[in-house]
Amino acid sequence: MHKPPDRIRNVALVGHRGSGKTSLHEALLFQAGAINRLGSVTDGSTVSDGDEDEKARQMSISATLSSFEWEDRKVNLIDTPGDSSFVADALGALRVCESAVFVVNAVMGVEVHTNRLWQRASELDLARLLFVNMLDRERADFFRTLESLKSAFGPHVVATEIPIGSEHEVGGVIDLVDMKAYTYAGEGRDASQEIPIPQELQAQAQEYREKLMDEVSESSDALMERYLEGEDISHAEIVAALKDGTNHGQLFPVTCGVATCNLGTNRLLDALVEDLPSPVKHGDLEVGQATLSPTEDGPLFAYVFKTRADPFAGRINLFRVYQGVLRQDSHLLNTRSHTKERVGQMVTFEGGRTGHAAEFGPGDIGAVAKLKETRAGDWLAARDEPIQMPSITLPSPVMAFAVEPKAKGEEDKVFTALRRLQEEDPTIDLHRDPQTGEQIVAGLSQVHVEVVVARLKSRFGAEVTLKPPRVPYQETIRKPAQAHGRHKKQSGGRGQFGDCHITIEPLPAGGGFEFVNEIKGRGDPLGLHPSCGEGGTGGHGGGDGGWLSRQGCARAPS
Ligand SMILES: Nc1nc2c(ncn2[C@@H]2O[C@H](COP(=O)(O)OP(=O)(O)OP(=O)(O)O)[C@@H](O)[C@H]2O)c(=O)[nH]1
Ligand SMILES: [Mg+2]
Repeated sequence: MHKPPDRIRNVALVGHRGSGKTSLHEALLFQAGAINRLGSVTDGSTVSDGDEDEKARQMSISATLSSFEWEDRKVNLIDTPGDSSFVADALGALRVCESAVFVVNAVMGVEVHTNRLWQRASELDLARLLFVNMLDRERADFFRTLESLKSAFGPHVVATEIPIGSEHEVGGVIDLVDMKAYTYAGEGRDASQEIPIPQELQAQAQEYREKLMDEVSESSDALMERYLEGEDISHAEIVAALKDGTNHGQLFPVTCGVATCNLGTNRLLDALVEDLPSPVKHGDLEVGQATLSPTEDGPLFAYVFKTRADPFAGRINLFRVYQGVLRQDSHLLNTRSHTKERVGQMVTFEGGRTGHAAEFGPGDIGAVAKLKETRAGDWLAARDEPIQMPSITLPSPVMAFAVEPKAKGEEDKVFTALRRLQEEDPTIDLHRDPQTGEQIVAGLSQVHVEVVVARLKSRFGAEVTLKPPRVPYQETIRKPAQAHGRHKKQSGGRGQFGDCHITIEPLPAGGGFEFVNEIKGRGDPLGLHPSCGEGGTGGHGGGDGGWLSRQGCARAPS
C-alpha cells in the first residue's frame, strides 16, 4: 500500500557548499529512527555522500534521496550538493519537491549559491524553512546571520527560535511560539529537556517573540486587530497562521542548531511534517496542455528527475509521481521516445538500506531500475501525451579537455561510459571537434571534469588521459586580392578554353560568404560560374571573418 498524498512531505535540503546539509540529513534520519548511529562527514560514515569520491572530497556530488516515516507522514528528503559545479542535482530536486530547507552557515551568513537557489525556489513557488547551522563554531552569530537573511530575502524571514549560548557554549534553543527553552544533553534522540528560559535571555526572547507576532498577525486583518488591541492569541492560532504563511510562500521561518551534535534537529523534524505542505496542499501541476492532480484515479504521470549510472544495476531512475499510481510490472509510455517501458523492480532508500515497493502513489518519490530508454527529464505516462516540464536553465560548461583512452582499443568502453555519466549530469558536454577530430569533455570547473574522470575509473574501469584541446587555427581574408586562371584542353574533338578572373575582399566579421557573378552578356554560355563560386568557398578557413568573391569568367569552346 502507498501513503495517501496528504501524508507525504517532499523536502529538498539546499544551500551553499559546506553549510552542513549532509550532516543535517544524517541527523534528521537519526532523529527519526531511520538509522541507529549518527554518522559524520569527516569520517565518511554518513548515509548521504556514500560514493567513494564524495567521501574522499568530503563534499556532495550527487543528490541523495532518503525516505522515512515521522508522525505517520512519509518524508522524502533529498540532500543536494552545494558546490555550483553540481548544481544540476540541486535544481532537479527543487523541481520535484513542494518545500526546501535552506541550510545556512552561522559564521558565513548568506553566501552566493544560497541566493541563486532561493531565486529558483521563488520561481517554483516552494515553501521554505531556514536552518541556521554551525552555531557551535567560532565566530558563529545567529542574530547577524538572521539579519543577513532578512536583507537578502526580505522582511518575511522570521525567527521562530533563538539559541541559548553561542559558539562552543551553545546549549539549546528557545521556542518563540510557546516561549519555552530546551537544552540538549548530548546527541541522543531524547537528549532535549525543557528548562525555564534563562534570566539573561528573557528580554531578548521577548523582543524576538514580538517580531514573530508582528509577522504572524499580518496573516489576517482579524488577527491583526486582536493583536493590536492586546488580546491573547492562542498557540493554535499562531501555529495555524505560521503554517499558512509558510505554505503560501509568504513567511519563511528560521530555526537553528548544530547538525553534527543533533542539536535542534528534533524541532526541525517536527516542523517538516507539521508546517510544510503536502503534494495535495501544493495543488495541481500545469505542464503544457495537461493539468496533473495528485489523485489516485487519473491516468499515471511520473517525471524522472535524476538518473544514476550504475555499472551493475544499470540505470537507476528517480521519479516523482504527479498523478495516478505507479505499479510494479506495469507497462508505460516514455513520452519523449514514444517507446514502451515495463516497470520492473521499484526501490525505496530507507536510511542507507534499500527496500522494495510494489507501488508509489500520487505525490510520492521513488526509484526504478533497468528501464530501457528512460532518463532524467523524461515522463512515464499511461498514455502518449506531448508533455514536457519547462526546461531548467543550467550553466554552460567552461572547462574543456581533449579526452583519450589510456589503453588502445578502449574507445568504445570509454565513450559509452562517458555518455552514461552525461545522462547522470546534463551539465557535462561531450562532443567531437569536427576540425581537430578530438573527443572533447567539458564541465563547469576543473573539479567537475576531475570527478567525471574519477567516476569513469571507479564505476566503469575506464581510464583516460586529459589534454588541453588543440586550437584549430583558421585563416581569413584581411585585404582584397585578385587572381587570374586559364583552362585549355585540346585532346581531340572540340577543345575547351576558359578564362577566369577572381577578386576576393573581406566582409565584416561574421559576414559569411557571398559570391557575386560579374560575367556580362554571353560570357559563360555553359553556366559554369556556380562551380567557380563553390571553388571559392573551399579555400576559406571558416573563421568568423566574412569574405566576398567576385568573379568574371569567360569561357568559350575554341
Ligand atoms: N562544528 C560544526 N561542524 C559542522 C556542522 N555541520 C556540518 N559541519 C561540518 O562541516 C563540514 C561540511 O559539512 P557537510 O554536512 O558535508 O556540508 P554540506 O552542506 O553537505 O556540503 P556540500 O554537500 O559539499 O555542499 C563537515 O566537515 C561537517 O562535519 C555543525 O553544525 N557544526
Ligand atoms: Mg553535502
